[in-house]
Amino acid sequence: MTKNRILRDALAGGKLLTAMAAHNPLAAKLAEEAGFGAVWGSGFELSASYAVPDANILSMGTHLEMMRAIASVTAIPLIADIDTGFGNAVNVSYVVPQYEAAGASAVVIEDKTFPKDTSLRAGGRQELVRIDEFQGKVAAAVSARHDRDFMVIARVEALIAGLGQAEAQKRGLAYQEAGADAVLIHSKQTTPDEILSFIAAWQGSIPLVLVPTAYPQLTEADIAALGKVGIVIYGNHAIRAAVGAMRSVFAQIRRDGGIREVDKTLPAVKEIIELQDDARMRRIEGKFLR
Ligand code: SPV
Ligand code: MG
Repeated sequence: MTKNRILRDALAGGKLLTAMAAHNPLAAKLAEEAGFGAVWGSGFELSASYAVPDANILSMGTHLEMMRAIASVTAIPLIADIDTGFGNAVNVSYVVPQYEAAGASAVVIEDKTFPKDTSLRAGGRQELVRIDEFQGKVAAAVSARHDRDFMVIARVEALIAGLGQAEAQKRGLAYQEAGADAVLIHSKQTTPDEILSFIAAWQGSIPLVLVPTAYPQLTEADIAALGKVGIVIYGNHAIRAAVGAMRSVFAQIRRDGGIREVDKTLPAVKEIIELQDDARMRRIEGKFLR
């Protein structure tokens, strides 16, 4: 079964699929190893890993090549975050096949203007494009995919932009009408109330996707019980884990004046070599190196 089909079946199966963010192939492999159902090819994480804002500062090529590298070392589906689609509907038509060819099984496109600003920052620039313009972008994405199982997820930023529930519902339904396979509804409220209101009012027939970063109280069991949500994305927990771990280890080395103490607390070099799939290279060596 293809990764695209695995993702589509998972969504059709009605069981909540969990996607963990990754900013590089190693993080994606760790997400797979931990049992997540999919990888989230997060723009926020990749931007952070380059130490630049998540505001279309990185080029599409940089993100695309990271998606290709992630897909090449993981067996679970990859959901690629293509921000606003890197331009208008014409750009989207050219972008989507490239992500599909790179091994992604879905793209998420958001209805903000290009260049976007990151959603969770207080006071960010959150301007949305017209509904019909974004319908054109969704339709362009749907029409550009080669495999019907490749999914186009439309992301509604109306709540992030402070435009209210009615606007968010209107946009979600309009994007469904344009052919989206799912609607990602994002919120930066620190309680789940806003998202729960949206879900309760949702009359669409396609599943919803949540990114509960700002309202972490909502567990997978809570989300599954709501019934209308197909995917939960953990949007930035790989980069935050990495930052926390590096800060703490680096500080300890400076404090201790060496690595003697910290060494015992770290994964052994052997573990990293295993994650590099060294075993595969040894097999190739054994077979072909003369
Ligand atoms: C990302 O991870 O890049 C996302 C989710 O788009 S968020 O940062 O919450 O907007
Ligand atoms: Mg993003």
